[in-house]
Amino acid sequence: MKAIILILLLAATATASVKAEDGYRLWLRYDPLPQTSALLSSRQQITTFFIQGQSPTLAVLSRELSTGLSGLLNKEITITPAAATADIVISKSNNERLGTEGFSIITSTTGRRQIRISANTDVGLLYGAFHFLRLLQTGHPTSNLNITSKPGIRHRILNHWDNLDRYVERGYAGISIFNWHTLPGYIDKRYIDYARANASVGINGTVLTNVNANAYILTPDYLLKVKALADAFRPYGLKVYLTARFSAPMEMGGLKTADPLDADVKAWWNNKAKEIYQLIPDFGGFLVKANSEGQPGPQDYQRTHADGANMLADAVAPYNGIIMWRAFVYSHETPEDRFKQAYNEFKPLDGQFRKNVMVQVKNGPIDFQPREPFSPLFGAMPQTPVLMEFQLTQEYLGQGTHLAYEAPLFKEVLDADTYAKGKGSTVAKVINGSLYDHPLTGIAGVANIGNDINWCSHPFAQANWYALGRLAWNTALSSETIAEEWIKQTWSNNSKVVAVCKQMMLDSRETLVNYMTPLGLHHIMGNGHHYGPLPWGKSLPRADWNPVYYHRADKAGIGFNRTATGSNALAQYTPEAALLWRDSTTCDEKFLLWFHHISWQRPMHSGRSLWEELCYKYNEGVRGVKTMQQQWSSLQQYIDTERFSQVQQLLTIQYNDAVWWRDACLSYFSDISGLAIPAGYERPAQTLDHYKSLQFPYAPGNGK
Ligand code: BDP
Repeated sequence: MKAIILILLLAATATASVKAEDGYRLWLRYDPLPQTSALLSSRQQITTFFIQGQSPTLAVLSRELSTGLSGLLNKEITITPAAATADIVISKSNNERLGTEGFSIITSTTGRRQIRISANTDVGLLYGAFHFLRLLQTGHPTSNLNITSKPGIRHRILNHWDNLDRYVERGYAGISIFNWHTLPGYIDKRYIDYARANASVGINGTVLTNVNANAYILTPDYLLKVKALADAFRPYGLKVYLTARFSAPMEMGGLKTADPLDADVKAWWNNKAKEIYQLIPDFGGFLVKANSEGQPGPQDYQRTHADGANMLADAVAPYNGIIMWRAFVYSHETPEDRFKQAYNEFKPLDGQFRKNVMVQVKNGPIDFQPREPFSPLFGAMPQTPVLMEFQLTQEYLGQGTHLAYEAPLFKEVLDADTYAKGKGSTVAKVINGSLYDHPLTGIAGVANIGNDINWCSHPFAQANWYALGRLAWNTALSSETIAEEWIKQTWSNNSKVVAVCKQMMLDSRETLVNYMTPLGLHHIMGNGHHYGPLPWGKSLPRADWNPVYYHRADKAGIGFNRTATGSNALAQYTPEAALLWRDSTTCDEKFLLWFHHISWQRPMHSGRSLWEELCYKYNEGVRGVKTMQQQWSSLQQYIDTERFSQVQQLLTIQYNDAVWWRDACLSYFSDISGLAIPAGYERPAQTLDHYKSLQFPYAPGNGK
């Protein structure tokens, strides 16, 4: 009996030693490091640090280093006034190679052994300190450091689709963290932790408001609120930006027009810019969605996107502001393939934009699908800086409930070759400015952040925020490296946890593609909310909002013919880039139905027919989620109960959703093709009518 009690007690202590966690601390947990030898040496060697100079940024740095080091090394850390006796020395350098945000970290062994973090600016030092803490947290030995690092992209930005009433469009993690009602008087601790998290991964800008913009943000009272946030974020190197509603001069200024060439309109924006910069001298500028999905814009006055962008660019230019003008435009009045519309509108405007305008392009030609070919605009506008827009919030990737690590998606696009200036003209080189020699460069991520206790709803969704920052800093980092860093900081340095989580993360996006949109299917999600399958959807007034527009399945086959015999969207790519997809027999099968209408019977590389391959892929997707469930279960003893159970429950939802996706899509495509699901595969549990009858009137993120 005693023995049993003892065993139970021991088991209880073992579980209790994995501390309860709510995920709030993100990847900045700073729990004591395991006592392995390499780290033990850091522990023994680091007791004091010295910071040269004083500033709000250095004060923030000092706090972070104290908290981080004392937590990680589990001992008292003190600041010393004497550089000579410090274990870590933080000081300014004058090193052109580091630019305005870069840093170096060197373990110096001449004289006293010291770790020296240097940069040309305070914010560079802050980035260096965060990087050093990352090295410690991920178990990197510090005895022989010789690192120099600087960002490859200048503007590394989050786009919040947050409304002033705190509703987040496509938000799955609660309401907005920006509480406009209590600003400017109340500075929520969250604002500070948000800024810390961003600085820790090098994100240096945030657009606070939704692209479907509300002009009210430009009123004097609200600008004071924006100023309060800007002041809170400034020490962290985080600039604020706003979305500009193009019709604001009418709505807020009482003008009769918002025509960008009208003198009064120009004057209104010039004055507005002046007013903003008086309050916020380092205000970043505006992000604009114009003449897209019902938003006002210059075309309302027969002006071009360039006319609109340039008018705003002139207003912010005296203060070094920038305009990020979105290319996400399409119109149902144009019978043209939606794929082609952004390119058709923007390519002819190349060379017409002011120097402080960037055109912001979504990664693919349609809309943040689980897999898209890169947008043909990348590489096609040599005279215009083009900024990449990724979506961290998983609108089409299972939203707040599916585990989908997006770095492989980002990398697939960044590494794609546009051939714009011959082989090796990758999308990464377009956006980091090196291909066409543009100093103005940027990456934006549509934020997946809300006021949920763990910020992003799914514990693994934090990794997408993390990955955006790390890739914006260095597009060459691999998905694997980023995952490994994040896991070690967020979950544990334990090698089993790292290996298993990494595998789960790296496979997750392909698994999701398989159970949602394999072989190049796209946009077959539920109307409006975009959750769950709706391949039969054809009820919306606009053709290009309906799934049947995208998959074009009929008795003969499936897929959208975008070759010369179809919409010829392929002609928007360079011939070399198009080569990858042009011929249906050699087309990369991952993209096949993006570009070709294929007979159900066509043999695939596997030897299976297209129909059989589709069945195979959907089943692979379901199998992939089952595997993730098993992988996660194997980690139970290493993970705190709260987060373990949270992920476990979400994986169950994801599994059920994957089965639903498979069964709904295969039932429908079987009905259309007249082909039965081959023997050996599980049958759909319900009838097609049942799947068609499902309604989700209160699905999140899509209107109130
Ligand atoms: C779509 C979203 C919509 C956004 C739009 C955009 O469904 O809510 O407003 O993109 O990017 O993906 O402007």
